[in-house]
Amino acid sequence: MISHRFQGKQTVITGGATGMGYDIARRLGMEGASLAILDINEAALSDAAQNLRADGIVVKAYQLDISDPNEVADTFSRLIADFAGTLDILINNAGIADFGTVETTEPEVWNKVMAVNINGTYLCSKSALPAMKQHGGTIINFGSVAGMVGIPNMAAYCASKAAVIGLTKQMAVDYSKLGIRVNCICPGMIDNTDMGRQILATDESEEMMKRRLSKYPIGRFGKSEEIVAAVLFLASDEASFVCGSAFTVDGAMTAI
Ligand code: 1HS
Repeated sequence: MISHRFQGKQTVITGGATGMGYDIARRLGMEGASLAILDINEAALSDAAQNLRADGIVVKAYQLDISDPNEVADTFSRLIADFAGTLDILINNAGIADFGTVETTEPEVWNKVMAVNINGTYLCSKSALPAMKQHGGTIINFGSVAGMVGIPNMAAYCASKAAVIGLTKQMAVDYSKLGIRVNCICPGMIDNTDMGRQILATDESEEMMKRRLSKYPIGRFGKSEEIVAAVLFLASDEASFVCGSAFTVDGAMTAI
């Protein structure tokens, strides 16, 4: 049965063409949201829009590199005009992972990870807030357990996700009184998304797999749908007092 928790909610999802972003878009759309999906990958974007429309979801697609300040400003002004001036939900889902210690991470890699993960979150929020302030709304950023504990060989990624958690708390302080709830979701390892597979592929030895799994008291990694369910809760009115939270969905990975 289709429920209508998000009926008519004008929703922007970055990285909405594939993976978890697509899964979030689909679930929100099935529950009545009107979507703007943003993605750097034009081909994936048009496939995603077509598939969502086939499910009866109202969706517009915009090609965007969220690390480019001018592109972000232009795209948001177009999409907000298409939404007739208001915006209810922003999901800052787009992100990238890369690998290296501080010594082995080249500045180009460091800057790219920061540019997408933290600058992109800042830029999209900056462009969304003026429209969202008119009637209130909610922003969900993507932190990670990697923003809370160190993950071996992921210096730039960990730093970028810690910055997202910090920005989330800061924005919640400035904007909660204006009716805008800002939270971030902090997933643990999710093994059925491209990013999860990318991280696991860095070392697929049995020993490494065992070591990784041993960090998860629940005894397994997570699935995209388990993150999506938590994102929908944070986006819904049921989370009306949840504000400035770094919401871990990680099988107790950060609890030990
Ligand atoms: C991809 C997501 O942000 C989680 S990073 C967790 C890596 S580990 O737990 O497998 O070392």
